[in-house]
Amino acid sequence: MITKPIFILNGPNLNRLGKREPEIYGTTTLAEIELMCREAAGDTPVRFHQSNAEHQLVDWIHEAIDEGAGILINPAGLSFRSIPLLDALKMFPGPIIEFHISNIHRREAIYHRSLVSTVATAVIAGLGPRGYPIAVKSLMELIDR
Ligand code: DHK
Repeated sequence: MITKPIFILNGPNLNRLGKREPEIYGTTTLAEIELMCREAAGDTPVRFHQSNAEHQLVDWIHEAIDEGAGILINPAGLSFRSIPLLDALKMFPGPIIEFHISNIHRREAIYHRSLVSTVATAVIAGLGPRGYPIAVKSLMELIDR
């Protein structure tokens, strides 16, 4: 039984899911993704957030450091350039799953080298929006280990 919350954090532009480049990200909205995540988490508390602001994501990671069991993060475009996000994640003592809806390694080269991957416990990329609940279940298994 996981009593501390899992933090599901989403970075810039993910608030536009549903309309944003549907050929890449599908048509599922972030609100629908949140519902799928909460269902997958069962009784485990979930803190589900999205922000276009790097500092807000850093603040949520600090909250997770103080009270979270695990982090599932789609850093979006911040994956590739954000030292502050990386530095915050380095402080987190629990498991971290980096998640991308698309397979970033099959896209333009700018998406191929994620800084977050250097600190993540695991990386899931390319499963589409329905990968989120799979990632939640995987995170819970990592926490139970
Ligand atoms: C989402 C983004 O916004 C992009 O910047 C990443 C990621 C890919 C995704 O597939 O969820 O490169």
